[in-house]
Amino acid sequence: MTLELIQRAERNRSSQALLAPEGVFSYADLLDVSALAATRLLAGRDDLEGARICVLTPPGWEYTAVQWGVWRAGGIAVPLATSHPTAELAYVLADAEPEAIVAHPSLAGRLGNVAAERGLTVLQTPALLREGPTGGPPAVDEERAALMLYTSGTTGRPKGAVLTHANIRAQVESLTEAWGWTPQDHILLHLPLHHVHGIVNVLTSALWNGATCEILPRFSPVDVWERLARGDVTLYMAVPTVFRRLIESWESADAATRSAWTEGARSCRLMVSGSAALPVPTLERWEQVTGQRLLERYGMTEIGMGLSNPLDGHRRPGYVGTPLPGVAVRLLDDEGSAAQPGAGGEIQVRGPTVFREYWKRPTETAAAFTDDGWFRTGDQAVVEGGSYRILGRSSVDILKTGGEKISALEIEDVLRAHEGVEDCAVVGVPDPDWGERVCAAVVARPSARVTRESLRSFAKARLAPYKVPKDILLVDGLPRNAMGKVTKAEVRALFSMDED
Ligand code: MCA
Ligand code: AMP
Repeated sequence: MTLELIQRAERNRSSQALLAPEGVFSYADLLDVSALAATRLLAGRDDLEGARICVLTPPGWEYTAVQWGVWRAGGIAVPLATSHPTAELAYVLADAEPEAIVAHPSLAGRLGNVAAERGLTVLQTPALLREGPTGGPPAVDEERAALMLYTSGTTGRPKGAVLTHANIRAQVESLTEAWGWTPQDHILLHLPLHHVHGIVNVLTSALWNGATCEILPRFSPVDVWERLARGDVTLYMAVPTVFRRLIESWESADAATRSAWTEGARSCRLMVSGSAALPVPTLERWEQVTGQRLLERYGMTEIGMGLSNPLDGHRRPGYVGTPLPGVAVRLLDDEGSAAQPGAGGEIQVRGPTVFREYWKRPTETAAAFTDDGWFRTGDQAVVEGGSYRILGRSSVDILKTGGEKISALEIEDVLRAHEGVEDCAVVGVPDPDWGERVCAAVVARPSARVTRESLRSFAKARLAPYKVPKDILLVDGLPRNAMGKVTKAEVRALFSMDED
């Protein structure tokens, strides 16, 4: 069977699919060029049969054509983060064991010697997408794996969450129904394209529905406002940090600019916030500035979207609404029983949107599900007046900064590898811009000459930029409880005191 996404695109051939940094592209362009990419990836074979193809391209047309090419050839697309240093990319390449990497020439250098060391083919995008003959791509069953997204957990380094075509379809169909997508929609996209938020909620939902996705090369508040000001964008989705940045940008603009921006934003039919808790003051200020009441929803890489405020009806500030179509949600208390009405519990999710497995990690996959097949999110919530409110995460070691999920333990491991570091503790400190700000308390080895800057550059060379601690405190010792365990609440307090 040809994938439903492709069949639907065939019906929309003449519609505009993408407005991208590289130009304007129709669904016909996307079908034709992704067929070329598929043919080149197949290199004479019938089917990639689940081979992983890592993709390192800037957000835009090439990214999308390559992703569809991988899917049509029967491969698993593994999008790499364009902001990551070589060390993080090397980790993903070692774990995913791809057969090839597709890279844009401007980013290929980021791979350093890693590809050569691993004997991996690097296919550069201009050549991969160049005109040429195309063969018939294989039939790809929906139950096959489509996408692998790396996500942090409490144990070890990031894991590859494997989503099937059927998962992606279920996620998109659920959002199409809940948020009323139509072919007339025009959505703006500047979110990173290695997460569910950017890939599924924005890009794939738009292309599934025959709508237009306008991809910006990067997030810039003024560019977003100027696009909204034209009044033709119907949908906008982002993380709370972005809405806050947009508010700041609006507040620093002159009166005429403000009113043009406000006027344009008013004509959007829906604006959605997610990936992290939306502070109520941000929701309220955004509504004053644009007349738009943000629709807050809750999701996770492993489940897609789970809970959402309504498209029509009351969007309750501070709440994430109710289960989306096709998604079963329950709350379980610490004993594993259904939480009492009004009491908190862990959010557990089941249904066709839920991912298949963590790549090559059967033990961790099994531990992530209950015996009866519910995925344990590790998020705590309570239902009040019929709507879910997120209380926080079960683990203090999972942080969210600017919508990026990170593991404190992973950062601690990297800092401990510094020769001058005896011990350290990483915490998330509440922050108005980032939601949580990554902070590290570090005990230096006696006589070691360790500075904050040297630690930051050590971390920068090894970790994604958003994992690098923004504040580092050099301390004589870490606060511990009677059992000798570091007390993270006390570590966090050190930073709050430091601010005062
Ligand atoms: C960049 N920096 C950050 C972050 N991003 N620091 C903390 N947290 C971040 N998220 C740092 C950079 O390292 C740099 O530090 C400084 O901030 C400025 O960097 P710049 O690249 O200019 O930042 P930016 O362009 O302003 O990016 C901020 C951003 C971006 C727009 C908020 O982080 C973003 O697009 N976040 C969205 C992530 C997302 O899509 N998450 C979805 C995953 P220095 O100056 O020291 O070098 S969650 C998901 O998919 C689930 C399913 C869901 O529910 O949605
Ligand atoms: P990720 O693994 O990057 O997909 O991040 C998923 C996590 O983001 C969830 O487990 C939640 O902790 C958090 N999250 C997503 N949406 C919301 C929201 N609306 N409010 C609070 N937390 C959220």
